[in-house]
Amino acid sequence: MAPVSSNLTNTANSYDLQMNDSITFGHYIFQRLLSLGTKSVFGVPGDFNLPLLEYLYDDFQSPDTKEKTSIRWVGGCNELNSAYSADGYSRYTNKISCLITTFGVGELSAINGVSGSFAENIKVLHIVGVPSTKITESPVQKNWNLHHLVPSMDCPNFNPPNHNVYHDMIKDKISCSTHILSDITKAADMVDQVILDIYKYSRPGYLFVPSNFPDMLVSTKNLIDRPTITMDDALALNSIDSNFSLSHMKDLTRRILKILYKSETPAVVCDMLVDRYGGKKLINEFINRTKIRNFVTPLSKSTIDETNENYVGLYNGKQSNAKVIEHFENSDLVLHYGVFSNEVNTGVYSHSYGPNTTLIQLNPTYLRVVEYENGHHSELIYRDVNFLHILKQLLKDIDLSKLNFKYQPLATRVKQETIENSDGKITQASLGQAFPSTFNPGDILVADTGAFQFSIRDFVFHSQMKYITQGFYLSIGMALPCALGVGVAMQDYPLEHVYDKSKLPKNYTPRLILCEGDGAAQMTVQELSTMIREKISIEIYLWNNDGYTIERAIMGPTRSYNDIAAWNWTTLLNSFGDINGKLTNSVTIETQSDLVAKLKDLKEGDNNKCIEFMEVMLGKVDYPPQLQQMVNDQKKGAKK
Ligand SMILES: Cc1ncc(C[n+]2csc(CCOP(=O)(O)OP(=O)(O)O)c2C)c(N)n1
Ligand SMILES: [Mg+2]
Repeated sequence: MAPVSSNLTNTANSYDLQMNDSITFGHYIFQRLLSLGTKSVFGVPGDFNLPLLEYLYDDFQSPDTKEKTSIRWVGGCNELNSAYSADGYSRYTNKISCLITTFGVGELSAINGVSGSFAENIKVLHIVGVPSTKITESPVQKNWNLHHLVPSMDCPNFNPPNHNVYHDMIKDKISCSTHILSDITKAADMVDQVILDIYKYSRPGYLFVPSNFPDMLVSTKNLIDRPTITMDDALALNSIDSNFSLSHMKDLTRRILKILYKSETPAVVCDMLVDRYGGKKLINEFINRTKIRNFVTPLSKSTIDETNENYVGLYNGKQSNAKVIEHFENSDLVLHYGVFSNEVNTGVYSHSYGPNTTLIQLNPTYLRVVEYENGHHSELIYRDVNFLHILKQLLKDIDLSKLNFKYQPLATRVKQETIENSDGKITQASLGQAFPSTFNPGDILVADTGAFQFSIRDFVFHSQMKYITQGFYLSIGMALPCALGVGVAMQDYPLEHVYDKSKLPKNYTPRLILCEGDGAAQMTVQELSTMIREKISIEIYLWNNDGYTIERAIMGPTRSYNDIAAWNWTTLLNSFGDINGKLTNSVTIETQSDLVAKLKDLKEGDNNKCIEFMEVMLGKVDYPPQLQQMVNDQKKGAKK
């Protein structure tokens, strides 16, 4: 067991790193994480990571105030949930989050969560506690079948196991940077390297830490020479020769501006990677200054402030609102920032451009210019060009007087009539229409994969709302522990997602709202207990439609494979930790009028409990119109 100690010199309230030549490696890892802004870490203990977890209880140096500070451990009910929570922490803060698991049993449980982070470019550092090098390097013990290992396939009683079997499963598959630490003199450098790579690729990275390493000493040099590591540090490494890059980049910016000055109906499409690379503020500035028409994609919804007067809507190829398609296809230039091309984000690859449109795609590693002229197209790709650098340069160099836009009037925001169902019941259509009324500027909406997710696409959000959903990887149950991670992050960094406070109500504390299907919830529901333990302030809507409605829309509406067990949802929070019922409030809502009243009450701040849980009753085979349309399109496509 590791000693519980701080290796830093203590002077009253502050700790001075400079006074120490060396610190334990366990301390180094957490001090480095703190220097990135990672104040809470997620995971589950196991005997291979306990020596590392012991260092969580050290005192650390705050990167801002230099005062004594601590790190928070957020223990999950299982590693999959913790992986989802770490994902949520990073989605909200855009910082690197940390997940700690143990050898084999823990890290394998986390794989689905980390895969989702990899698929959707989330910055997670996964630290796995692995057997001590005293064992793996010993001539005798290295042949042992240690607990948590899968023995070798071939005669395991005689043949040694592969201690790196789990590392081999994930390396270069769901990790952008993977290090098995084996030499303590290089361990600190490897921590810093994996951090740089996570920023560079905006994807998870792995460190396999032998259980004897946390107690060993490493130099403080890295922490002193480089007190923090930022995404800018990582992206600057992209330039092969900075002078060349700068002039090259200025040249490209000039070319883009030349095309933009000629354009009469340009459009900006802001896609997912803009947010991941921290370009949200820049893109909104670009839109506000140029007054250019702008669109989001399903995976970037809420990146653009939708209250800007030139926001058109969510473009998703043929699966978009008809007016949005019309405006998009009338664009003679499309500036597509942070492209993430996949089935979900392109309306099943149905993006379509006008016959003479110029398409400029700006990504973290390339710039692509495609010119269409009467059906013919030419294409140029420039590598190693980062869109953030170009965007910054565009904002510096643009001459607004040269813009010459001639748009048709914008007519997408048609106010819909309120849907009243004669029996007073709630339908997906009436829910989709009523739900946005609960939001205030700055609120955070987390939604799971399921039928209701389809309605959210056409909501018009208030200023600086943040929408979090795993829209591409689509692992159900993800949103609930993800919302825990978001809630923890909001405690660590209130208002982190807000870049212009003036647009929020005065002294407003943004709310965290989670939408969860009953089927999805049954996958990861235990994490409600961690929400209670960590005092997360949250409003949870549980859509009770008696099973897997979205799957019923696709196939087998009455099949038993789409059924789930009926639960008593409103007693869950008592079982999961709110034993006296003082912290939470649970209700079942069956009518539209009760729903509307609750949405209003919560909007106005009438929630004096930590968790408000609303079980909302919906029809088993009732689908939002957007889901119905997608299914119809798919069926038509299949018949062709
Ligand atoms: C981990 C995982 N398992 C299975 C699926 C397949 N799947 C997608 S949606 C869904 C049903 C979701 O049901 P529910 O959460 O109740 O939402 P509803 O559509 O009923 O509102 C299933 C099983 C998946 N996406 N992820
Ligand atoms: Mg359901």
